[in-house]
Amino acid sequence: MAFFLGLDSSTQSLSALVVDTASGQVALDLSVNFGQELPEYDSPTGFLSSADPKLKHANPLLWVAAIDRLFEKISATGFDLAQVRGVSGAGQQHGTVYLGTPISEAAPWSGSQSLVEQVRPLLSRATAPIWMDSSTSRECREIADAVGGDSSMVTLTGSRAIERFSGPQIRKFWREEPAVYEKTREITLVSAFIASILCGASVPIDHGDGAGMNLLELRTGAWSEQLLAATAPGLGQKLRAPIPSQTHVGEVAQYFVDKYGFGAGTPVFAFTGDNPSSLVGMGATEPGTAVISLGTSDTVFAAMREPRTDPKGYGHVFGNPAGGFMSLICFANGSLAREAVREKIGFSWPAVEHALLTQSEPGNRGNLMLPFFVPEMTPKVSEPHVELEGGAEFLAYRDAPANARAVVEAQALSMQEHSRWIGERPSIIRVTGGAAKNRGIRQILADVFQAEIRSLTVANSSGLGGALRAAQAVSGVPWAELYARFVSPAGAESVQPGASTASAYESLRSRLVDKLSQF
Ligand code: XUL
Repeated sequence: MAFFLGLDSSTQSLSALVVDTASGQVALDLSVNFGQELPEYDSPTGFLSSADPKLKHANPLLWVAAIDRLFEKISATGFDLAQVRGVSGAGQQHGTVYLGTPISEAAPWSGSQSLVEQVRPLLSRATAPIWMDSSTSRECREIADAVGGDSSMVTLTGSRAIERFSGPQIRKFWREEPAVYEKTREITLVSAFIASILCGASVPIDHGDGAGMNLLELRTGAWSEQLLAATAPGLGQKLRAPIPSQTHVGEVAQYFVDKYGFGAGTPVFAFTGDNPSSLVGMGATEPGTAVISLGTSDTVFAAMREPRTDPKGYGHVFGNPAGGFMSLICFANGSLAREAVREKIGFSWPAVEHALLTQSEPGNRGNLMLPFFVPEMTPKVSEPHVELEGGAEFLAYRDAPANARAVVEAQALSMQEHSRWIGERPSIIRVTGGAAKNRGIRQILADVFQAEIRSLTVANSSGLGGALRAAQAVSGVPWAELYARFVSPAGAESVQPGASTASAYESLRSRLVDKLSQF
């Protein structure tokens, strides 16, 4: 047996996946839901409420509390963590944690106190802006202007200056709280923060997640001096040099050995962003297979032959943990928008699935929705904006099947439109995330993209990516071989595009593209 642990600190939960790479079995799959299991942090969906809808911050101590809670839950199952031969993991991307005392300078974690009590005094800032924050338009402008505009930003970093990315968030913090910024000695991402807690030492940011900061130079894989200077004074001293994703970064701290039974010296490998980790967990580290992840946010991503960039500036280029690069396009109106429509029509999810498969048809008889229930990043829509075009019943949300179809078709068409810059037409798309369970949604993706849609048996692709990265780093087994142990052809449920659906979207697509181009 060869057990490897992958952790995933996402927006709403922290999860652990242990895989046995010898048998291709998942040995343990557990998570801590922040809202339900740690209600004392007042974060029902993982972040703190705020009067300003653009401001989205989380309490980093919530993530720390979840670590103790997760390992307590694992111990309660009787699973012996001493069997784990390596650990890696992932975090929601872009969120930044601010420390007055770097974790490497803190006393070793003591078993007589909780992790929260020990980490609290190390933080210089009580909250961490997360990827849902869109309050930094001014800073984006300032940073882009300082380096010669949007296209220079894209060439340098693979992305425009983006509201949710870390550099603009750091600049805003420096502008609003210069004295606290000054006292901050280390700034890190959620992924590297969780890895640092696990090792009891400061773990650097990896290339996969680091590329989502508006600070990393794609060409060199180092922080850009120009961007550090454009972002905030002295920033270079607060960031450790970025590292390749497969770097061995330390061992599980003695605290976890004593308290939860890890073997002494269990190796830890760099953590990365949840999307780069999913690229591995979805078996898509080589170009040709795209991934659609349907979660709080929807993302479309794929490994890239060469680092192409999006001339419109919506798409991003991140590091591929297996080497090279990956493309990523992120949509804020993912499950939030699907859920909003489901509530409006008063359907259960099984009823939505039935409606998509049997009570509505590709192209939706011309009924169209612009589903921006929350501010959108792709395309940029600052004020939530839902628009309907179609029959009277549809306009009143009384044609439930058409309304259910409209949100999913708009999302799929927008994904397709906004991923054209990648220049590849995938013949296979792997889907993951909660909504991927819905066969109706998978069928719409197949019809819109005219591609085979495959779903996988392991739901937590980011956690699986973490476990497989640890396994690859320890064993040196090639990615494809390792991955093949987890997907039997029978386990990959496939949906083919409908026979006559290619033309069904022509008119809807051109109307939607027209509307999207107005933003
Ligand atoms: C990607 C992004 C989101 C978060 C969600 O750029 O912002 O997908 O990583 O966890």
